[in-house]
Amino acid sequence: MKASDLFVKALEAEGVQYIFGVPGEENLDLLESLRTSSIQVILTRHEQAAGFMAATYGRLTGRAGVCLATLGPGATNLVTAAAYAQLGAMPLLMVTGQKPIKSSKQGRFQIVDVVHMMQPLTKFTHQIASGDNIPSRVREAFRLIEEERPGAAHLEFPEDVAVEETSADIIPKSLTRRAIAEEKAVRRAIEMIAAARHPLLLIGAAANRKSTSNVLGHFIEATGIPFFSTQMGKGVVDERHPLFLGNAALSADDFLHRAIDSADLIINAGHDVVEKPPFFMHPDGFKVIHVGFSSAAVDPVYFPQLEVVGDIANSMWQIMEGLTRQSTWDFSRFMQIKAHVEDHLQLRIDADDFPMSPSRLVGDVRKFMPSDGIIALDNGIYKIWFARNYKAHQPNTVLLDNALASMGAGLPSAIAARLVYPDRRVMAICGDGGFMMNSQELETAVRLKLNLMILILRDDAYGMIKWKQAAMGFNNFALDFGNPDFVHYAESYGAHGHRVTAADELIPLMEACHASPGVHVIDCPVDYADNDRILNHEIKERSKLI
Ligand SMILES: Cc1ncc(C[n+]2csc(CCOP(=O)(O)OP(=O)(O)O)c2C)c(N)n1
Ligand SMILES: [Mg+2]
Repeated sequence: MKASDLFVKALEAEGVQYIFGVPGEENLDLLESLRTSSIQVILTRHEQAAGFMAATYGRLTGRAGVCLATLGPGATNLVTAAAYAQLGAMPLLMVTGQKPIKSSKQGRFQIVDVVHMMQPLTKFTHQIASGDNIPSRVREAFRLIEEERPGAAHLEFPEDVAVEETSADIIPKSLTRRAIAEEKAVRRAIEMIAAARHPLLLIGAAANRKSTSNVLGHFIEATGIPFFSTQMGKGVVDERHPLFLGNAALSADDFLHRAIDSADLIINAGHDVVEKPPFFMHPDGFKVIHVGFSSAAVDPVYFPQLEVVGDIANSMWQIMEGLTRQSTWDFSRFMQIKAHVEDHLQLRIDADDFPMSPSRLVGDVRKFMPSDGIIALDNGIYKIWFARNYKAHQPNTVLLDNALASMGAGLPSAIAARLVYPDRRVMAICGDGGFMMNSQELETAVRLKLNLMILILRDDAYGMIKWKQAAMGFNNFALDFGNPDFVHYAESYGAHGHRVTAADELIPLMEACHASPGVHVIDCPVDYADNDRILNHEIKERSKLI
């Protein structure tokens, strides 16, 4: 068999549905093999976007998303997506082409050492030097990518290897189950929780990766222990729950941190230090039980006293089975703080200011989105507002990146979510800065005939950095820009363009977009005065008083 055909067979055997990418001449044998396969090639307009799409496919399905690029410049364009997947624990396989490795007459044209370039950004990076090695290298890549903690892998597939003949056979996937926590660690966790006065449950990103939602829901019902979430742990348990205390969108000085400060024990289900810290540990502060698929990375602000290592759902189930509600537990302070959180979240939710205030905007999107609707956020200041104010009802319905926190992922990740869930409402929410970093993918969405909404929050600036600049007491400098007319810009791609001109228009406009097929771009002017006023001042001042 031709090696490129075997490569595609190996991908099919792993269950690959899509390959996102921009082929180069070095990928043409592989492309020809893909042409007659069951795998759909999704051509994109930038490799970075292909990588974001594939990583998001992996994030949503737990199975590796695959992307394709040529050597040199195509491969270097994948670097940000590799980091996005690796930090965010999203299963991603990157396949790049290469000039012939056995004999080449082209000198060093376009040659970069891609295998080594990918080293710090992947769990596995390898050049396939013989057709016979394809089954084992592909299987190894998928094994590493998909097992906890998931991440990125890279395979370089040179032109001359792709045309080789090989008689190697596919290596099938073995049946495997995740290891479960050891009984003594579970017993110690039960003792620590029972002995605590004010235990609190934290739900982090890893709990959003595997089906831990049911078990955590049962744990909360059975014990009555209040909980909070990290940005990437949103929605594992419905955030409308009466015991939900809030999201750790900010690292300190929010209402939620008053609760964290008054806890004496935090049970951490699935948070790891790659996310912006939801809290800072102090040597004489609360204790932490780390419940994770793997042990805790050592960090100056995170040094748990106990680790329960193994499948998170199983660990939490075992802990729940051995734990009874204690009359000594006292959650009154937490519930007092929750009342303040809820009051504050309602503030300005109906503000009719225009340009729109972030609180109103988040509130309107929440009203418009059904419980299973997915919002895919890019990176900007609004991410904090959405993480903090938008209550996620279901797992993985708020796709945000609090690991690499790269701009440019909003639109590509929404496209991937749309492909995975064709029957759900999916919306990209982007700043005017982040949107323009991958706006060319509007063409991909139009070509794929997707029904998709993109909400652009326009402040004509890199608002997040302006906010920090102001908080640091610096003058406003070098962060304002101009924008294309987004309505015309969308139309030039064959999408529909809309502009909000009053706060009351947003919900009816989103409904109208939803009712009409195609790609809809909504240009929504925002007033970011509340960023400084509320996030930097009001929250700190009010939360101090509780
Ligand atoms: C690729 C990348 N470049 C730079 C940054 C640093 N950064 C974080 S947010 C931000 C501004 C985002 O601006 P915009 O998308 O318009 O959103 P806004 O904050 O204005 O709502 C910048 C430059 C980043 N996170 N990612
Ligand atoms: Mg902006």
